[in-house]
Amino acid sequence: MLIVGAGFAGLYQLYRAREMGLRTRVLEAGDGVGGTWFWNRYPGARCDVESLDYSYSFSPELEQEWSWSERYAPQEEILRYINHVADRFSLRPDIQLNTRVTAASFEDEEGQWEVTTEAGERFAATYLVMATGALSLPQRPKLDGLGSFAGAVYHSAQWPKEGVDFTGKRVAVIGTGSSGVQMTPVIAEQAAQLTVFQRTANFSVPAHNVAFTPEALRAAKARYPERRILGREAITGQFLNANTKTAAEMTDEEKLAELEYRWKGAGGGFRMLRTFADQMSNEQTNRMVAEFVRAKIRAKIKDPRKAELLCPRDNLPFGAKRLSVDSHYYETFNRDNVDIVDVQATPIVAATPHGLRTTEREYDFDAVIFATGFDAMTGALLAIDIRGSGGVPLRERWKDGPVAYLGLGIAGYPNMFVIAGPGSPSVLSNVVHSIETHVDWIMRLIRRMYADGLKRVEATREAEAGWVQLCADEADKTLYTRANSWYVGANIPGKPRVFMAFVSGVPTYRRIIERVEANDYEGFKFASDAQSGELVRSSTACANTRSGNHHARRQ
Ligand code: N01
Repeated sequence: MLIVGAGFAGLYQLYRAREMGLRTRVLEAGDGVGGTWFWNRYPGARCDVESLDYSYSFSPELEQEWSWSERYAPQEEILRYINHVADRFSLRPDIQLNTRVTAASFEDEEGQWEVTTEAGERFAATYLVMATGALSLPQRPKLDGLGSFAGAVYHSAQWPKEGVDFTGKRVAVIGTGSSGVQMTPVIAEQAAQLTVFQRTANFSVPAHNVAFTPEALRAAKARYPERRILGREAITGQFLNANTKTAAEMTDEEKLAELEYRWKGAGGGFRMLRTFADQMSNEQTNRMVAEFVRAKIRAKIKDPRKAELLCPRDNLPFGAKRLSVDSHYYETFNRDNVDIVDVQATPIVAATPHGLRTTEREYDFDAVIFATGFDAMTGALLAIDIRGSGGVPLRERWKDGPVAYLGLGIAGYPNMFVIAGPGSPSVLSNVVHSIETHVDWIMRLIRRMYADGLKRVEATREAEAGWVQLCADEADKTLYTRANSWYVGANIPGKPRVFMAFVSGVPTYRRIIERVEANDYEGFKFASDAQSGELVRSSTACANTRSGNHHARRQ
């Protein structure tokens, strides 16, 4: 098995594949493990899912021996954790760093994947697992004149390892997604002047981050099994104490009390997304939540001009763009050395030798930071020239948007799996939980293939099309599709507008993939030799044989 990427997904896949006895290698572009947490080292970077949840659950010993310092661990601590995992489970000998995969093609004659790296190395593998991450291909808008800018230029996701000292500097931050929101308060404390260039005001909710006391951590660890069960059964794969009532089922006093309870933290920012059961499907309910949050934002910012700019417009449903979770973001704009520029009203036209020029004026800067996000969900996969059976390029198959069965297998791409790919809960979930779910499921499938003497598996076109349609139908029932977010590819010029995640939640998704498994992997077809692709078992055959012999039956 060849695994691309050594983040949370790649490491766990390696652990499980090796446990089964597969000869396995991980290829990783970076010079260290950690994926997202290796690259995103900008000031203030930390997880916005609670670290007790955003961590592996496969090893109770690991859960007990690792101690998180804060509710939301900072980037360097998460990176330390991932490195600890790599050492504790002796994963490093099978990880090849500094190795960027550029191409992967399924060779029909050999019935195996051939993978090529930037340095020209070639690898052959029976199974190919893409653990490339949903948010790993940084996007930086083209800016005329950037080459002439005399200052320093950074991207949040390509941050220098040695860090950057902004003391006394004039700094521009372009972008107000989670990365911009996290770095702004920290840079503001160092910089002489910080100017935030905002194109769209997004909703951010307070993290209420706290350091763990030894007692609190001990108590939390003592309840770890229970915590994991609650997480598995929660829509996002982390327990957010969701309100099961719709707004219509509550009185005005109850609604306000629920909103206040969630805003005050009660365990973390994302709980605000679960204030009412219908807030992502009922416009009126959503507007009520949005109004409540806007009032809270206004109350934090003294300057009415800044407050209005920072308040999301009412055409953006609350939570339809990925919510940010912050520590003193809005309050930072009360500082004299921090200002905000509305890029919608006065777009940035070009960089100059001294800074940036908008349609209104010129600004002088010592540093410009792009916090402009990623080509999400599909970017890292399509950056690799992946070709399936018959040489079909994935770039071609996905030209109208990603298609994948269950978000993990693609018709025409035998023995290839995507971890937390498009069409799975992935970015709408506690992704570590989603990663573990996918890897465990894939390993059960591979074990089953060994047991049945099967060498080749791939999703059927029909199952794939059905799944893509289901994902689109489910998304259309929600307000998610209303926003110009990276969920729909709107941040990348020319990217097809498709809602790319499975929206109906982690427990529903898990039950579906478990049912597929119980039904002899309906929607997948198998072959007993990897070359020919001759069908020996399909969902139809399974349906016929389910009650008795579930072994392969030639058709
Ligand atoms: O990127 P984003 P991010 N001119 O795409 C703006 C995860 N994450 O790196 O909204 C001017 O959200 C763009 O404007 P608009 C999390 O899932 C997690 O911040 O497109 N502005 C937007 O404001 C998150 O959602 C953590 O109009 C331009 C910003 O840049 C995801 O990663 C921390 C522009 C990009 O925001 C991505 O977050 C950080 C242009 N040409 C990230 N192009 C955790 O805490 C783009 N923008 C775990």
